[in-house]
Amino acid sequence: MKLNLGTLELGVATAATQIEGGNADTNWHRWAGREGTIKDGSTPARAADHWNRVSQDISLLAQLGIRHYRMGLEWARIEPEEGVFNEAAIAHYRDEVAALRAAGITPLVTLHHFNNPGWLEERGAWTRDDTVPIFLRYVKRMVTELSEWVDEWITINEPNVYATQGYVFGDWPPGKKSITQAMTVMSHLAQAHIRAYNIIHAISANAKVGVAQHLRVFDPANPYNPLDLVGAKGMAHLFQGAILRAMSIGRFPVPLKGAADIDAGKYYDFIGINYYTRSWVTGISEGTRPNSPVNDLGWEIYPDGLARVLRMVARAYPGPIYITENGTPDATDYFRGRFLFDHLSALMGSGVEVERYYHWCFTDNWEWIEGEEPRFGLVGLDYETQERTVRQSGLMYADMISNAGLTDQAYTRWVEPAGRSSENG
Ligand code: IFM
Repeated sequence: MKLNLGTLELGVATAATQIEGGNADTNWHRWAGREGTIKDGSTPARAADHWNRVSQDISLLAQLGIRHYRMGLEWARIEPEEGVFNEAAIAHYRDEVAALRAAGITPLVTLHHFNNPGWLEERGAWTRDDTVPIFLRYVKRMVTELSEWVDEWITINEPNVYATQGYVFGDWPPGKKSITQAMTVMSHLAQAHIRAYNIIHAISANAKVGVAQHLRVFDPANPYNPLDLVGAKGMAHLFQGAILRAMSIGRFPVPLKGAADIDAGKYYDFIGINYYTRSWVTGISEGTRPNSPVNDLGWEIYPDGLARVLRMVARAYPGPIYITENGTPDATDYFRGRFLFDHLSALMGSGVEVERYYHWCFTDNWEWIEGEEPRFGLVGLDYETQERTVRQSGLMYADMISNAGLTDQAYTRWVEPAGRSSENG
């Protein structure tokens, strides 16, 4: 065996807005409807049409032997107007999780994945503290509806990315550029998670609840330059360290703000890590390490970063760890096989026990402002015909699941011939 995965369980991840298609009135549908916001001019209305192809997609998951599936809910479908719940949409999700269970697949359900209903966006979304109780009402409803089949929950996906892109860089909805607002948004998301954590446990005692944290390595370009060192440390704290601490243990480091009735405690049953790349820091700017292997979006491919992030998390927050996302855009499936092998090898070699690894993404997905172009799927998608084709890396993943590791034959078949970097890189 080239790589033994021991007790690590492999799954795949998706998110509602990125695969469902349809015209739910979300912040992203509104944003994509504006000229020049999405690089290829696409919108989430098409995506993988998963809303209409749930059975087909569950059959494909089962055919690949996948036993763990991370999926998201589209809040705007469920609560299309403030306080008005759509019973048909709720029933659709009930049927979906029941069908997953019937197929022997355990769902891990994300309640918020960058997707606000349009009405919530209009009233200031997470800049307002009264958004927290509105979110909790939706959480309570959906956990009550789905808990017969679901006991694994992610409250919020990548709160730091949501706040930074939407409120610092302004290239995501709602297009603001204010660090102060970004910190307010992160504070509210952290408070919302803690309150949701308690609510979910009150409804479903056995639930496992966590956050999918986007974590990366911040390295100084010149480790002897104090400006680079301070820049890397400062960015790591503002982008991920502070929010990880606030959401995990209820201690809100500056510049985040807690709430008088939120006490320090343990607010996770697992720490979810979404790992993609490293940031190379020069003073106060951040970029890609020169001459490094990169993916189709130009992000450095840095498997050791996964091990470093795992060790950092395990030291500070003991308990179960799930890799809730890891993957790469690779349109020609040229290097994904090696990417998988290298990242899983780094994970296994990290010395940290990890329970789950969810590959992003199951199928190609609508990639926010990058549109339909980046191809993250183990399963390729023809957006015109909606035909799904399992990529070679998808076959390799299925093979790893059935062998609890990568056999020597699989290594020769899929990893040896694979590239190390994007063909376009
Ligand atoms: O597609 C996204 C996902 O929505 C959140 N994590 C990163 C992925 C790849 O960019």
